[in-house]
Amino acid sequence: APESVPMTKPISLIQFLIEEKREGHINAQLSLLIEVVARACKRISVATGKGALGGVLGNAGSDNVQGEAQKKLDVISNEILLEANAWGGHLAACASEEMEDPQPIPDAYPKGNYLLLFDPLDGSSNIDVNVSVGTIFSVLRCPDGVTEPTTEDFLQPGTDQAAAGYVVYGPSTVLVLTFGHGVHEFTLDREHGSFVLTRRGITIPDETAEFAINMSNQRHWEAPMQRYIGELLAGATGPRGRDFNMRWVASMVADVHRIITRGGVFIYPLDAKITAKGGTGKLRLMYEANPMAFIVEQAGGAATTGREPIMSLQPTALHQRVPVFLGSKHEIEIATRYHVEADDTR
Ligand code: P6P
Repeated sequence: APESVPMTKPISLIQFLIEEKREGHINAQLSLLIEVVARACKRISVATGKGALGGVLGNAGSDNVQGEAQKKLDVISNEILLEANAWGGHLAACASEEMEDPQPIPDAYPKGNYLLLFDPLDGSSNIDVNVSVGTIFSVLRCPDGVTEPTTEDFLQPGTDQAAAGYVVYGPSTVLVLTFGHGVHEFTLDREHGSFVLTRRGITIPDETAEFAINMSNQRHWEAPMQRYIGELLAGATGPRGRDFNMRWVASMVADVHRIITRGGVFIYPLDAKITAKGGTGKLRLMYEANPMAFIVEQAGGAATTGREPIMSLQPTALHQRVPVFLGSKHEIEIATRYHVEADDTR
């Protein structure tokens, strides 16, 4: 008879948070904040899951602070997270891609010790074509003695994050979370409505044969970027001596989750289209790059701007954008080295 597999009782997110508190990794406030965010993401999962039947597809008819057309679900997801924080958490002032300035903690509630930043529905251009989208969040500590956090209080480097996570709304709804003590994955059990621990202590392989980039921008890339991707495309006939495969979902959460699951690199570099408009990158530092960098580094990967670690950047604006190179450590080191060498020869 086959070895009897020890039946391990499934661990819920709540039980996991109790364990983390017992280990001294988090306190009660942070635990409650994560519960509140996870509960909000369950509601977002239901809303996105309705698709056309929920009357939530298409554009909201408004633009966000970045001047980008908002999808109805962008607005709905943002409202769900704000409401959850005010109602369930009142622990954090919030900053969102969808809002110009942070939303203060409602006066009637106790002042929390955390600042919550989020992209409520990243990749939302994929909603109308039924491709996975996600929520990304980052948690910072409120500076001591600050009861009315201002935008400046949010401008902390990624190394100061207390927690980071994302929820990918795909065939299954999956929460990936780190408090700086490893990366853990929870899958939503829709029957019981709870997130169940499905992977503990996730690690990303140092090597990979898979890269994710939007190749249509190739002619606009800097020379080191042309060199790096050119070598991957040359495959076994080129200096890398092996073939590479390419993926591009155009939904950062989906691309990063693939990397968290099986390795790979995700790159959204600076390009001449962006710099011609005075831009500094495509993806937002505070609620896309930093949380994903925290998760990837905690899983043993690397995350740079192509020139320096993302999490070392001192933010200067809430919605600032940066180039993003993240994933399997060895590949990120090569791509980053090419950029640094090119800068040194300038
Ligand atoms: P492009 C989605 O709009 C997003 O912010 C990320 O989720 C995604 O990786 C990227 O932009 C896609 O950009 O230029 O390929 O549409």
